[in-house]
Amino acid sequence: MDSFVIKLGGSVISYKDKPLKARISDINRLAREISEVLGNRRLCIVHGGGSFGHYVAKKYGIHMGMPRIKIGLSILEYEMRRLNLMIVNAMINHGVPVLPFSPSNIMVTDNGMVSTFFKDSLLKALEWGYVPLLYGDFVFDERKSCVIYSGDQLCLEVSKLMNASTIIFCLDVAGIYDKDPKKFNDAKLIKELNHDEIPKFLSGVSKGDDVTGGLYNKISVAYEAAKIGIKSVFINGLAHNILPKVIKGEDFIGSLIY
Ligand code: IP8
Repeated sequence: MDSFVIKLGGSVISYKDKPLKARISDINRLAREISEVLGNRRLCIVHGGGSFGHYVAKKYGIHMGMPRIKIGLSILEYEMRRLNLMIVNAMINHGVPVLPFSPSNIMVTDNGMVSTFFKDSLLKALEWGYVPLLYGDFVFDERKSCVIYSGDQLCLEVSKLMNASTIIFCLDVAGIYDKDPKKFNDAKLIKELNHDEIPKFLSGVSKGDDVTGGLYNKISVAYEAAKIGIKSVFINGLAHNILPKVIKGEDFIGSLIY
């Protein structure tokens, strides 16, 4: 059976323009949708920072290294765990056996690349049929003191670890467009992109306001994944019942990078 890594984007689980405000009803709906298709499938869920992580990271300059105001890092971790616990709570209420893992506790990077990853307990959780639940987090870095390690990068690491077939990126738009659909009414949804086409395509994609590079970063991750045979699907996580269709292998509206 296929295994999936699901990325719940920050704009799907929080109101990006309202600091520290979670989209509770969407989190609950997504938890229900995941519970309906879980079965014996191997799933891992990763969520983004949204108006929790990105807001705090920018406020204390954590994306530029260890903050001058020390408590900023503690607040970042507190707010990310608070958001994480809202998701844990929704998943438990819908019977999804999640187990949260904090990347800052299990990983160290060197210049932004993973140098240490204590992965055994995550693998054991999967082996016992649990759904690991991770999130974009700060991570101690050998050279840069600390970095914001995006949930998107984490999806790639975890999908390699668990031999996932597909990473599903849940966004607040229907997928990848030929131009920004929030700015241009005539933007067209791109159904499929082969990884050979990505470098050219990326030159026209903006890095957005997030400290980790927004859609540009997600497409770069999908590119790296596709090169090693892992597909990526981009869908609207705010629209009902698209995620279960992808997991069940049914037709869906969205974009595929392979
Ligand atoms: O939203 C960033 O994760 P992302 C996490 O997946 C923080 O890029 C702490 C800003």
